[in-house]
Amino acid sequence: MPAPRNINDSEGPANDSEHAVNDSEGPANDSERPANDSEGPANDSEGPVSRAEMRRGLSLVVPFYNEAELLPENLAAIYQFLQRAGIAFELILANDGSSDNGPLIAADFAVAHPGCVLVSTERNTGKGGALKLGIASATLPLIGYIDVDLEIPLAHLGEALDCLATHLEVSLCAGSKLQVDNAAQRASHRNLGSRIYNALARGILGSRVSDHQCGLKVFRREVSDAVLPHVVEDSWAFDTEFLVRAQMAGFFVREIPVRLCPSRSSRVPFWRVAPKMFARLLHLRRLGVRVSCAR
Ligand SMILES: Nc1nc2c(ncn2[C@@H]2O[C@H](COP(=O)(O)OP(=O)(O)OP(=O)(O)O)[C@@H](O)[C@H]2O)c(=O)[nH]1
Ligand SMILES: [Mg+2]
Repeated sequence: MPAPRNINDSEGPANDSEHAVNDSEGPANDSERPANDSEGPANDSEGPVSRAEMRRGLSLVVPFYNEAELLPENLAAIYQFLQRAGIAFELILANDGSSDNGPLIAADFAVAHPGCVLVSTERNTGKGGALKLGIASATLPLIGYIDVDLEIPLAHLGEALDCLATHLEVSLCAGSKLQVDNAAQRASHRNLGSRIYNALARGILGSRVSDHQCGLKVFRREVSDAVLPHVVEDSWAFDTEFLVRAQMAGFFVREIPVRLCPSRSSRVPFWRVAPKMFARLLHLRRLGVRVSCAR
């Protein structure tokens, strides 16, 4: 387990000079940064470091599994958002062993869009497996991920980036579906299940966040460098383990409220997944994954 770290370490990553993939060429947007890149937001008084870090860029991982239908439109939306965000970026499409046409669509998209790469697991591992591979492939100082169904609107990704730019003490910004009323957006059994699961995660793993399973997280590279090598979960519980291990390592986690905008009915077989998720909490506890109260 990594030792607790200085959460205010806002220096760039150790391997900054090794950023090879797109750094010299930069994605297409690099030369067409929007005006806000030089103007600076109201929070510029927080210091130039975070803004410099923002300029050095974001690796955004988008996991997908059998999503051929929504890939063309949603990848275009994500790419356009990144171009307009005024930061250097790379977009990492993490195929989780899809058996549909999705990998071909994603491969074509990557070829046609500078700064976009496709990585694939050999077989379907679960969302966590795809995220592990994607995060391990990331080369830029900020790393994030968002679900490809865009149930979490991209505006919240912008808010997470703002949060990290504004608050140097924050190492990881996580979306929370439970900090706003999303009752109308989700089936009641999923809302209730989510609340119970997160209460158990707090009780069993000592975590302090409201929502462990939101498909939006953005963090500084130092977090994944310290945490990812220890993460065992490949399934849906990856999110929980990653968040809890980040807290164990002393990183400051901040949540932002996320208003869901579902565009399709749920693909998650809730009654099959829920008991497994609770079992994973106990498994993680047995492995010693628990935030100590004594910090
Ligand atoms: N369902 C599923 N999604 C995966 C898997 N691996 C990666 N993903 C991706 O993980 C993200 C979240 O999946 P969703 O099916 O939207 O899960 P969710 O948001 O928790 O639940 P619903 O939106 O209600 O279905 C999407 O980008 C998926 O394509 C997998 O093995 N199964
Ligand atoms: Mg979803």
